[in-house]
Amino acid sequence: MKRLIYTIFAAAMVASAAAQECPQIANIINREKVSLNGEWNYIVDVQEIGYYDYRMNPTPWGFFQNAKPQKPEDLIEYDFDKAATMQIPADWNTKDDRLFFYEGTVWFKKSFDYKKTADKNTFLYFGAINYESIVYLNGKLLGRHEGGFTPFNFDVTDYVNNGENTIIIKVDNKRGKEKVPTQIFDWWNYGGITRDVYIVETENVFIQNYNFDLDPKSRSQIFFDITLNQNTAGAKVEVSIPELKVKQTFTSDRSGKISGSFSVKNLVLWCPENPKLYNVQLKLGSTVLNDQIGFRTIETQGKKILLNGKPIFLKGISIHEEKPNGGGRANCTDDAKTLLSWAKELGCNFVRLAHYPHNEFMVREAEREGILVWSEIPVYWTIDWENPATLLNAKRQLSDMILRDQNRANIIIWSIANETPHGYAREQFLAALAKHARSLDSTRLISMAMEVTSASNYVNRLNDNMNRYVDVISFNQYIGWYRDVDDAAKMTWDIPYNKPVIISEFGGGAKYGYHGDKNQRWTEEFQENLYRENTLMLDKIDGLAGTSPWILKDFRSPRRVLNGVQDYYNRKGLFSDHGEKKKAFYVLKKWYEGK
Ligand code: GCB
Repeated sequence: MKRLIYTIFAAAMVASAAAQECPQIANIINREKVSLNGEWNYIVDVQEIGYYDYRMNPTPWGFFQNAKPQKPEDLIEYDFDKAATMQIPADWNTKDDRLFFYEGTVWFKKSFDYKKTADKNTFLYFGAINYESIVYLNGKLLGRHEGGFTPFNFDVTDYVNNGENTIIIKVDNKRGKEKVPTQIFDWWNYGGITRDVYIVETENVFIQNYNFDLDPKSRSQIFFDITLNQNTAGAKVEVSIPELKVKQTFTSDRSGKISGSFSVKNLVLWCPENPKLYNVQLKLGSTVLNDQIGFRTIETQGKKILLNGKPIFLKGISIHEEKPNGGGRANCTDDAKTLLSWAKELGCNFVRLAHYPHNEFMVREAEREGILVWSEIPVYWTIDWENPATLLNAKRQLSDMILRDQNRANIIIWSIANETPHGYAREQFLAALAKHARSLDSTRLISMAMEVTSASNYVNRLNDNMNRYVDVISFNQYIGWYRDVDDAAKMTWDIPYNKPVIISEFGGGAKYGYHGDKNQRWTEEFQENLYRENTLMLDKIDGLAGTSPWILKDFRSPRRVLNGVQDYYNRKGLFSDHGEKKKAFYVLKKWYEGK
């Protein structure tokens, strides 16, 4: 007991000394930075002894101390420098055979040299770590972060050494009832430092974030907000877009914010056929921050989605963030290029990035290629609806997704949830998320993947109170897979809302290369027939504004255990895991050609 009390006390002491995780620094891609990717040592700590155990003599309490024996008789039962290494960013599951199914704690350590610059701030930035991370720099706690798919950063100005530094991170991907996502989900729980790690150096006062939006009425006025890292009044920021001959200086108010607008002439709007991006420069002091920004409008009118004032049909496909060949977490532009090239071959102008915010490379590459995006947080299935901490966590993930990507022209939909069972607590929770999303970004559409709840006499009725909170009615349906394919021809749809409709999922499984009758499960012919019947049925849905079938490629899932067929893959891909096209690919491609 005494030991336990000491442990808790010691943990609290360390925690109270922590640096605060500070607001996200946006547009990391275009900032000056030093990469801390590459080789990191790691120790698998199944029982979390590096966190909960301690030694009285000597007292290298916890792995974060990176202790070394000082005398030959010293007992220290870990050594990062003798531990294996992993190339970061990476999921550990596909990098170490022992960790394929592992859910628990792994410690990571990296040492690096750093030259401090006087009067500059230093930040440590993580693109994402799944799921919980506790971060230490030079033996001091920086903080704890929860949520596996969004970036976070710490101000380490007072913690970083001139010379050698050591980062140690406890990463834990255990699932939990109160977490977001919760205990069950149909994708691989890839653990680790899955996205890039950077040191970012800034001036004392710098641009933290900003947001540029085209006025939907005039389409010739651009509104913007700039947020500085401090409540500094009188800071001058020059905003310029050379190609549009814009160059104006604006001054921050007492809260360190600048809100303004300017008009532009001959603006070329961003659209899938011409994904025009302008170089936007923000100059504060001698620092220039560049971004490549597209301007477009997105709105709904009755059952239509209007891009730049014109109706658009979203020819989409859902995608998980998995490498195109052989699985593991996708984490670079090359992965994005391959996945998006498959989507383009299918004829897509839209992708649903399921079921969590994907890496920034993916969003930016899609933007360059003219592909619209639905971006989502992992509020999936049976979230702990009544838990205030869970709501807070979901809200934070939503804010972080929006803050990172609010300048991306291709993102048109923020999705707040996927297939959530109806009930009062769920509605309260999701309504709070919808309001939160709208308060952060009133320029995009809000949606969520709903479920069809009542289907009788071949009438599918959508009856979800959340319809009041969303701009687009989206739902998943699996006729032909979780119910009989022959139902498709008989089915009618009752969607009693005057809003556009997206079928956010439909599909079924097939193992690539397995052939047979169209009634034989897992054959490519079964999946092909399912797509044929579904597309015929979808054409009869009033107000159908787009679809994002499930899914681009086979992906790993621990729920898919059928030997010889699934082998821990969800086989609903139109491409196999290695990029081979299944027959259903051609059915969807043809359907999209007609749209
Ligand atoms: C769904 C889920 C998706 C699953 C899919 C399936 O409705 O949204 O995450 O992977 O069904 O394959 O059953």
